[in-house]
This record gives sequence, C-alpha cells and structure tokens, in this order.
Amino acid sequence: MKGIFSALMCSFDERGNVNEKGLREIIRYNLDVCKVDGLYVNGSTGENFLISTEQKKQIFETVYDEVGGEVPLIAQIGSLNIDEAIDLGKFVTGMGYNAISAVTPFYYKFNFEEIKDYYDTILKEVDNQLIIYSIPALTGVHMNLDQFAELFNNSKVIGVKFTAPDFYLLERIRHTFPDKLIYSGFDEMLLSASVLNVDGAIGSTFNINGQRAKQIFDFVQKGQLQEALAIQKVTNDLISEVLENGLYQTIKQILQSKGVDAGVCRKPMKPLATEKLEVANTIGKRYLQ
Ligand code: SI3
Repeated sequence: MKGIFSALMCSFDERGNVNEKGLREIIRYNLDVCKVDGLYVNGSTGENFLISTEQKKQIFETVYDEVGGEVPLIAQIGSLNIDEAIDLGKFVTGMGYNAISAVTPFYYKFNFEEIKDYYDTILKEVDNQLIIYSIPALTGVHMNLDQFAELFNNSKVIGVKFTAPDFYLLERIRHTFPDKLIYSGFDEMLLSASVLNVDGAIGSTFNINGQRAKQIFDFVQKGQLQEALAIQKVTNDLISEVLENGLYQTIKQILQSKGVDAGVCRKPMKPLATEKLEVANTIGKRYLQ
C-alpha cells in the first residue's frame, strides 16, 4: 500500500457512459507504461462526483477485473449520501479492494463531530480499512492535528490522503502518527512531501507521468535530493502547462495521443477546443516519449 498511486482517470463517451474498453486501456497504460504501484479508483480525477451509483460500481468492477491482483487498489467511496457510501464500501470490500477511502463530507458546513460520526458510521457497517481523503481547497473542510488524531483513534482508519500545501501540519501528522499511512496529494509538491517521509502519493498526473513521480519518490528515499529536484522541475513544467490548458481534459488528450482511448470528460466539464487539443498533443510530445 506504499508508493505512487494513480488517481485513476475514467473513459467516458460523448453521452457520458463509461467506456469500459477505454477504461481498461487507461489501466493498462498506468500499469505497463507509467508503472505505478497502485490505483486510487473513483476519486476526483475519476470524475466520481459527476456519475451515478451504477456507474461507480461498473468502474469498481472493471478496474478490479482488469488489475487482477497486480497492484493494490483503494476505492474512494465517499458521498454526501452516507447510505451510498456504505453501499459502495460493502460492494468493493466484497470484491476484494485493499482499502476504502472517503472524502470529508462537503457542501453543507458540517462540524467536526458530524464529520467524525460520518467516518465512524461507515466503518461500523463496512469491514475494511479506511483512508481519509482530505482536500480542503475543494471541500472547505480544514482539519487540525487534534482532529486528525480523533479520526485516527478509530483503528480502522489507517491513514490520510493529504492534499494540501500545509507542510507544517503534514510534518506534525507524520511525526505524531508514525504508523499511519500518509499519501501526498499534490503532484507538484511530491518532493517536498517525500522529504517529510510520507508513505506515498496519490495523484492525477501520474496517469501520464507516473515514471517521473516514482523517480522523485525513490531518489528522496535514497537521500539524492538534487536528482529528485531535477525531475520535480521537469514534472512541474509539465504540470503547469497541463493546468493552464485544462487539467483532466489535457491528461485525457495526452493519453489519446499515446493510443489510449481515454474518451472525454463528463459534463459540465467542457471538451477542449481545437487549439487546446493541439497544445495537449504538444505537451505530450515534449514531456512524454
Ligand atoms: O482523488 C483524486 O483524484 C486525487 O488524488 C486528486 C489529486 O489530489 C489531484 N487533485 C485534483 C484536484 O485533481 C492532484 O493530483 C492534482 O491534479 C495535481 O497535483 C495538479 O495540481
């Protein structure tokens, strides 16, 4: 469960249906070309919050079938509808997923007691281990060290996907909880998080740039910081161009240019205009052989 995990993209057709063949190709590209250590399924990058329960289950099943035990799988089952979260949690646990993960409940301004109860309720019902998905910039949920400690008090909570630029808090969490799994969530900050001894990282750009992410992580573990920095620099050149052109759409187009049927993004995300498709192809050629 350590190392570089792709936040797996999903292929959708123009009508918004899951393209299973395309999804299998994305998985194979991640495992065979990017050589990632694991997959994080139905996260933000998987457009999870834009799809139906049936589609989430279809994706969980297809991924499990294609991966067939090659790498560990984490299923993001978090939902504002706690019954859906529990249903999905039981579904993936029955299938054999290594862990579940759930984003902190968002939109309504839940207080911490409610957030803690959300996780405890899911874990009372689902017989699996859970990784908290913390992404304050998108959820508005900012938790402090004491609150992480309260969540970690539940022994089934085995770690956190920490997607925030607060390296002071990250260091405090690492130091206080040496036995919990901590994944960095911002690919552009992988080196800095790795220096703080995170156990791994989960990110969207690993769908195309997983090999460099693995090099950064490995170099830091061996204490070769200058080598890691050189690769983080190229990685960040790539990421800044991808972000400017449109994050998920550009990653999909780059996959497309590598012969992977990555499809389009779900509405309301808009497809790339022709000029941006060309920019995506150029990024793919410049940074990814
Ligand atoms: O659940 C997920 O799909 C993620 O792991 C998301 C991940 O944290 C990405 N963030 C978003 C909002 O997609 C990052 O990998 C991000 O794309 C990258 O660091 C570029 O900013």
